[in-house]
Amino acid sequence: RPKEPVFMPKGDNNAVFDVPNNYLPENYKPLGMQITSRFGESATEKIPVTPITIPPLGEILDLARDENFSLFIPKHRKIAGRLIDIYLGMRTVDDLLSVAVYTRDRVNPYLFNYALSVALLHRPDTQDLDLPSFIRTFPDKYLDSKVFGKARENANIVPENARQEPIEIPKDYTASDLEEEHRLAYFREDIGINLHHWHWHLVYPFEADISVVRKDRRGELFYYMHQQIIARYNFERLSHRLKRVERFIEWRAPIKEAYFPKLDSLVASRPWPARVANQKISNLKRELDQVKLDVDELERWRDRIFAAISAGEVRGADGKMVTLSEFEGIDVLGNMIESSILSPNRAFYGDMHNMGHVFISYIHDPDHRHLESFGVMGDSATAMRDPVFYRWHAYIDSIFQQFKDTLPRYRENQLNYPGMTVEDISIEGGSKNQIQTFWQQSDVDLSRGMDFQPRGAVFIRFTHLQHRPFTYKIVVNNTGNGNKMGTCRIFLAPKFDERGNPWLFRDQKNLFIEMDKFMVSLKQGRNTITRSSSQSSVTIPFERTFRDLDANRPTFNFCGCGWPAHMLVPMGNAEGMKCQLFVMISDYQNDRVDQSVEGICNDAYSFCGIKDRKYPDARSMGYPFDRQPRDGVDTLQQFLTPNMRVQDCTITFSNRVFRRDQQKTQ
Ligand code: CUO
Repeated sequence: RPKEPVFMPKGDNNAVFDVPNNYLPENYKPLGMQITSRFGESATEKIPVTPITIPPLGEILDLARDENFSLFIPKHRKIAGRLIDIYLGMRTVDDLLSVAVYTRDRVNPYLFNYALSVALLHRPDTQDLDLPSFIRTFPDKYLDSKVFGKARENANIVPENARQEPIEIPKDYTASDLEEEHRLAYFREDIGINLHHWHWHLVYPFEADISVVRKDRRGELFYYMHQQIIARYNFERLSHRLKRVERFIEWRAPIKEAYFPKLDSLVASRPWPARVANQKISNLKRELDQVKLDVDELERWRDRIFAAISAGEVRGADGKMVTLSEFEGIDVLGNMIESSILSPNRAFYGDMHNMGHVFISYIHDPDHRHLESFGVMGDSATAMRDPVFYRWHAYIDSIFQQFKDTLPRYRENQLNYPGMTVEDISIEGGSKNQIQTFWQQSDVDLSRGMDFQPRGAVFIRFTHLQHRPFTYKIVVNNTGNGNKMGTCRIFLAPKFDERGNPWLFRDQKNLFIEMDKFMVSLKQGRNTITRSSSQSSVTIPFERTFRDLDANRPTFNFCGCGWPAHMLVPMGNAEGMKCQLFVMISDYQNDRVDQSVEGICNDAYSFCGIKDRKYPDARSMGYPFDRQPRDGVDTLQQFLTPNMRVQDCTITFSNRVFRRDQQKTQ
């Protein structure tokens, strides 16, 4: 259980809440003041909590405090929705504080954290409140469980104020090289990637009050963000000479990939269940979770979804047919397949993607006879660790691609920017057109998530992929009259397929990973654009992923959404993996969304959008690679119009480990 209140006054780590006696849980009430003073030993400030009439919690308390919590389980979602509504419904911040303090010691801790985070993110009066990074509250969802035993041991031995040596997490701890899939563990188990995924689903909940769920193009972003995860995963796989991930399409067949997470839930005091090789999903009948669903039903939903795509229309809840249009169709499908409450007809098209997570996460105990909880696929904070996540999402993506394949091809005039020629592009900052990758070790303080004394810092040291910073240099000739605005779109893809052959455009388009996207002003004549890799519209800096409460930086939860900067570039390989850098300058007149995007945390919008704003690019997400090419185009070269350019480059990996403070990194 986290020892600190999650809800903290800004910048103050030495405050405790002065909890009214009748707020204490029943078993602590007899102790009264003794409890408050115990936790307030080192506090310099007591924050008063006004007693208010607490709304009835009802079924929210059905989820015990020591159970695991999953948003994918319909019953859990429902009670999370209730709790979010209670938090959103509080009139003032003081009332919210009171009800948060009251519920914190009563409701399930994961549920409490999730619901309060969503509420703080969406209440207009809580936009400047700090939330600790999720890894600091629940480190057990991200780290080898051995860490906690060591931390406890250190806490007993090392004096409180002595700086402890960080506890090192080995780079390989979940499997050995006997398992081919283990080559991708550094990606799947990357802490920053898993934090991004948890944050994304926090920012885009699929069930809560409609005002919270309804966000501009959320269904399309569900498709695009996960499509990019699969593209990135495939890029990493090709770096290791592994074939692209196989879709999980035969639901009745054994799943050959095994996964042993080696995580222990500190809340549930249980290890997360593992999956041995070759297990099959089966009908679910788990009364406690109120999950009762047959694989047949999942298949019926699938068939209806495919029928809708081939008909080009979906049946709304009122029985009326709704066309899947060229631009908005993908948004409708995203909400329908995920599904969110914005689905046009949840009763008919079901809840396919979410329940797929549930089927897989209960594969080891589908009828609850062993009283086991769900596996990592059941939680957005942990799902990306498991190889089967990518198989499931590759399948989900193939449905979206099936729809995209039905759309009109982009004509040359929808791609070209007349008068604009990209004359040269390159990667600078080391050897020209070469990106270097290597291992880096970084430290993070986890003490907030530890519930034992003494309360010193608890640093862990983990190893992650990193790349040397680089810049793109882009030369654009504007032969038109006067200044023009453009959007610069930068993508990267492997140059060869698994057989070592050059790609056909129709396949390579799905492997392009977005690296950056930004607006440019182009004067008449020749322009040289330089842009640093650290400015990417896809990523957030390391400090934001692991943001530190002690630093006086304005942060809020939305800011935690963004691909981690250290994972911007795929690993490549020692020989230098051959890639293709693609740059396009599109006509800003067709891209623009008129709105102000001033403010904080608007820098990772490619995957996360901008808080309370429209998605800041009017084009279909993934443009220009989101559709099949026009007739006569077989290769990337044939696809190019003068405002695009391709440059061969390499990603060279060095199997050396550098500390974050060593010079090579910055
Ligand atoms: Cu992000 Cu399946 O949606 O995990």
